Parts: sequence; structure tokens; C-alpha cells
Amino acid sequence: MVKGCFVVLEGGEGAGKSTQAALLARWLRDRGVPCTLAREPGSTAVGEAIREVVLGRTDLEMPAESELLLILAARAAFVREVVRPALARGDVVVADRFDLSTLAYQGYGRGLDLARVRAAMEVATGDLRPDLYLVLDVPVEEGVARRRAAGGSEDRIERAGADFLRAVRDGYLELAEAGERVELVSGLGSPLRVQERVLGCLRRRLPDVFGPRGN
Ligand code: Z5A
Repeated sequence: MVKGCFVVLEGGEGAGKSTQAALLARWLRDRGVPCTLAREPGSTAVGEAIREVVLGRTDLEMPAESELLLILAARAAFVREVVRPALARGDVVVADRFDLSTLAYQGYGRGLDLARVRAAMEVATGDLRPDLYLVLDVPVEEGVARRRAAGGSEDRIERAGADFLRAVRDGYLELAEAGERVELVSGLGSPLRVQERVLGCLRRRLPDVFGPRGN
């Protein structure tokens, strides 16, 4: 039997997180493993309302501190209403973004002090720690090109521009280098090729859940 487990897909714009999160959820369900697929900010009533303000309200200028606290307000609900109950049921939780996004975007991207961001994040997450983060990495230009090809309008944070996105990517690379539970995965190549890399990491890092005996 597979135990509850918390896996997070992270990375910059257009890196393929949503695609890989959906593929992973399908892979798990095909094997009869109960899985909760969720995204941040969002996945709760409070979180989706906050998402609409933080991403949808392109007319709003807001201090980086306000952006941080809104995102953490959404996370507090996400942790309590989605992640903890799913882990308690024994699900594998596959999250499209979590707290590395906050360090990368509000810390490295917006320039907020990382120690203060970490302290604020504690209020939202408590002692909850993902079992593994997979940081999908593509060059900024590739990610932007993918997003443009997908269509749709830019959200409030995407409007910050290429230098911001480069700072976010550099942040992810540093976080991946420093984090024990963080794996850097190239997001280049076809979605199925990237999925092979993702599954390879999961089998190696979480064999009880993703290895041959896990499912
Ligand atoms: N944010 C924050 O600032 N702080 C936080 O703490 C949190 C979030 C949690 C969420 O946006 C925003 O919130 C995000 C950070 C901020 N800001 N921005 N900007 P979102 O959830 O709406 O969007 P996103 O996470 O940036 O998703 P995305 O740009 O759509 O990227 P993605 O999920 O990594 O990629 P995708 O949707 O899987 O793929 C994008 C396109 O590329 C799509 O057409 C795919 O078909 C295509 N694709 C996917 N994989 C491939 C491969 N391998 N090759 C070619 N094409 C591919």
C-alpha cells in the first residue's frame, strides 16, 4: 500500500509544471494510487478568490509585501483544507507550485529578504514539509515562447518582465543546489521525455512510493 506523500512541481513560467503534474496524477491513478492534484495559489474557495486578485487584477499596483501576504493567506487555506486532509487519507498529493515559488518569486524575484519570507511562510505552512520538490528548468526565453504559443493574456506577475523571470530562474537554481529535498529536472524535450526524467527522480528519491514495490 502506498502511504500519503507530498510531491511538488516547481519552476518558472512555461517550464511544464501543469503538464507534468497532470501526467503524474494520471500515472498514479492508472496504478490505483489515490492522488490529489492541486495548484497554488488556489484549490480552495479562499485561494481561488485570492488568485483572482494576485494574478487576475492586472490593474492593481501592489507592494511586494502585500503580494507575499496574499499568497500566504491562500496557502494557509491550501495546507489546512487540501494538503493535510489528503495526506491523512493516504493520498499522494501532487501540487503545481508550493513554497519554493514564494522564495523564488517574492524573494529572488521581488527582492524581499529571504529570511523574512521564510519566517512569514511558517505561519501559513506550520511544520508541513513536502517529501520532494521537482524543479523543472527551462531557459526563460523557452518558457516565455511556450506560454505565448499557448495563447491567453499575461497575468499580473508575468507582466514583471524578462529580468524578473531571470531572477526567478536564478533563484530556483540556487534553491535546488541548496535544498536536500529538491531535484532539478531539465524541462527540455517532449512532455513524455520530461515525464521519464520526473519518474526517474521519484523512483530514486521516494522508492517506497514510486519504486516497483510502491505500486
Ligand atoms: N506565484 C508566486 O508568485 N508565489 C507563490 O508562492 C506561488 C505562485 C505559489 C501562478 O501562475 C503564478 O503565481 C506564477 C507564480 C505566482 N506566476 N506567474 N507568472 P499559474 O499557475 O497561472 O501559471 P504558471 O505556474 O506560471 O504556469 P505556466 O506559465 O502555464 O507554466 P507551466 O505550468 O510550467 O507550464 P504548462 O502549463 O505545463 O505548459 C505551458 C505550455 O507549454 C503549454 O502550452 C504546454 O502544452 C506547453 N508545454 C508543456 N510541456 C512542454 C514541453 N515539454 N515541450 C514543449 N511544450 C510544452
